[in-house]
Amino acid sequence: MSKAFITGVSGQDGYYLSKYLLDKGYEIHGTVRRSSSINTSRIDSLISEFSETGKFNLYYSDLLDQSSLSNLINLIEPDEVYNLAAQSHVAVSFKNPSYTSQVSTLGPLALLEVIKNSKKKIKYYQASSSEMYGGKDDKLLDELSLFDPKSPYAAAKLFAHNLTKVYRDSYDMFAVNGILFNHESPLRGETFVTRKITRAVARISLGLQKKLTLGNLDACRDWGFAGDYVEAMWLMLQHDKPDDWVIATGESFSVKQFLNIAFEIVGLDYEEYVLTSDKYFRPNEVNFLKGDATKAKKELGWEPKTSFNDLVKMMVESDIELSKREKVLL
Ligand code: NAP
Ligand code: G4F
Repeated sequence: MSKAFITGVSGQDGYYLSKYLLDKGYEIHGTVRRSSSINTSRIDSLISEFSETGKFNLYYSDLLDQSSLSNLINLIEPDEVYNLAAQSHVAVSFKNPSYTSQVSTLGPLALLEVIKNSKKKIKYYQASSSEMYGGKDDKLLDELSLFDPKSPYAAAKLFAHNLTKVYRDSYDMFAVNGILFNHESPLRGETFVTRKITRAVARISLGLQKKLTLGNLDACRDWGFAGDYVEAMWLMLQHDKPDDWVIATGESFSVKQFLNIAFEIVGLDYEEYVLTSDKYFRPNEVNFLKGDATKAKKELGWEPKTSFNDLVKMMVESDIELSKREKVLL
């Protein structure tokens, strides 16, 4: 039975990847941060279903705690390590640049070092990001496109991306970068723009909220479904040689277009409810992202399965169910 070690297992992708690997028969070992309040809500169903049989195991750790990472990897001896942990909010990275950078650089460094020194051949997946491109114009971006980071988050991710290549080339390690474009789901953090919108649409439609305040409505993103994207992570680690792959849908939509579709689902016009505030604009913006996943399609056989419209619908419907429960509690 294969063993996977997943950092950031309590995050959006942590849930979908764990579910995907558990369905394949993997044993999961995931790290969570100790917190004074419960931070495992996304993975509670996996804890109840799989922890007693030893298929889903959690450990306290932090990407800044190098010794805990090396102790865990040496103890567990996983076949695959997926490094998903990060302070993943771009706007927050401008406010907390030091913390964001340390987590996304020192964490991968610690993991790559322990894997390099391990007797076991362990495969490594690094969660790279389309933010690294900087996205100035509407060009289609692939593995050969130039990186031009616009935030502390993106600069730190680029460091980790390059470091992964350095370890791969220098020490003959199976280390890959998945350059994933934005991917969303009903489990997306509530301060990312898609989920902020779908939460608001649901609450407004049920009379629980009156307005929604956002930042730049003209920004465009290539939005896919997280459930489709975790399959690509696994496929990368099954390829015959390590490399870097772009994972994207090849379509890009603006925040305005997202708003339009999401509000239409509940029969409302977004222009009557949406305000903008400087508070949500960033010191530097990634204006446009659209990815070309041809290499992943050819080499990994990966393709996105969920359309943009279906993604928005899935998120709005899930948030309506959530808000109905909220309404009952009031
Ligand atoms: P997410 O929902 O924000 O999850 C991040 C995870 O990292 C959470 O489990 C979080 O724990 C954990 N974490 C944060 N700081 C940590 C630290 N110092 N030590 C250990 N764990 C820490 O992010 P996601 O959307 O699942 O994304 C997964 C990864 O892919 C991230 O590295 C992200 O940067 C990258 N990525 C995401 C996208 C996207 O569109 N979703 C696209 C490209 C790349 P808590 O639950 O305790 O906060
Ligand atoms: O949803 P966002 O915060 O995602 P962003 O910045 O694209 O980053 C996400 O995707 C990256 C992949 O490219 C990941 F690496 C990263 O970890 C994260 O998952 O913002 C999307 C766009 C931005 O242009 C932002 O300026 O939406 C715009 N926006 C407009 N109003 C807003 C808001 N973003 C947020 N979070 N909140 C707003 O009110």
